[in-house]
Amino acid sequence: MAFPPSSLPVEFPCIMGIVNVTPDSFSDGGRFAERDAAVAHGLRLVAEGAAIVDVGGESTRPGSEPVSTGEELRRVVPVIEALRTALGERALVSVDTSKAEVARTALAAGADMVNDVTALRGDPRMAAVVAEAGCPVCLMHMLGEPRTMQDAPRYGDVVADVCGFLEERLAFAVSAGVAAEAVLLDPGIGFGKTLAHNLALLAGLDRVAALGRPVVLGASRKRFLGELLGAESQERVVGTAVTTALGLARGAAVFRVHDVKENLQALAVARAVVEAGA
Ligand code: HH2
Repeated sequence: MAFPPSSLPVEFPCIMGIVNVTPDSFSDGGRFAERDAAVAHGLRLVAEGAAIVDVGGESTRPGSEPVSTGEELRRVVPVIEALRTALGERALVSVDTSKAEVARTALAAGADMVNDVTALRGDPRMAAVVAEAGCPVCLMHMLGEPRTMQDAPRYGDVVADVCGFLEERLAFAVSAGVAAEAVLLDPGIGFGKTLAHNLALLAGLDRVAALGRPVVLGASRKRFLGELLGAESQERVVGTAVTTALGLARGAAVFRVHDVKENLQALAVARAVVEAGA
C-alpha cells in the first residue's frame, strides 16, 4: 500500500493508542495513582502493538468544559516523562493538546508529536511551537468548539467542506514554517457532525487522503457508533474495527483507537484484501 512520505518515523498503517489522563480531585495520592494508571495503560497499548500513544489531559467530548493550562500540564507531563523513559525507541509519544504551553513542555519532556484538535487555531502560539520543534503535527477538523459543536452542525457538502478546511490549515501550517511532510490530517469524526456527516466522511475518506498527507482516523467507540448499534461505549469495539477496515481501504494511515489488538486484527485483514486486489 502506498502512503504519502512523512517525517513521522512509523510504518503506515499504524495504530495510535489512546491514553486519557482523567481528572482526580481527591488528593495528591490520587494524582500519583492516576499517573501510574495512565502510564501502565500506555505501556499495555504498546505491548499490544500500538506504534504511537496519544496522551491527553483535556476531554474534548461533546459538551465538555476546557481545563486550565496548569491543570493540563499537571495531568500530562508526568505521564509523558514516564512513558518516554519506559518506552525508549519502542513507540512514539503524542500529546493531544491545543495549548502551545502544554505542547512545548510535553515536547521537552519527551513527546515526539503534537495532536491538535483545533488544527493550530486554538492558540496563536501553537504553530510557532511546532515549527521550532520541527515535530510532526496532526491537524484535525472541528466545527465550533467541544462545548457547543453538536448543536445542529450544518455543512454544504461535508466532505468538500472538511477537505477545504484541511487544505487551508495545511497551507497555514506551512506558511508558519512547519514542513508539509510533518503534517497529518484528520477529518475529526464526531467533532461538530451528525451521524449522516460522520458516515459521509467515512465513505469519502479517499478524498481526504487525496490531499496528499497521511490521514488519521479517530472513530473509536464514538457516539455515532452508539447511534447505529444502540450500544454503550465498551460495546462499540467491533463497530470501531469495521471503521478501521473501511478506513484503510480508503487510504487512512493512522488509527486512533482505545482497543489496539482488535483494530490491529482489522488492519491485517483489510490490508490482505486490499493488497490482493492491487
Ligand atoms: N478524538 C478525540 C480526541 N482527540 N484527536 C484526533 N486527531 N482525532 C480524533 O478523532 C480525536 C482526537 C475524542 O476521543 P476520546 O479520546 O475518546 O475522548 P476524549 O476527548 O475524552 O479524550
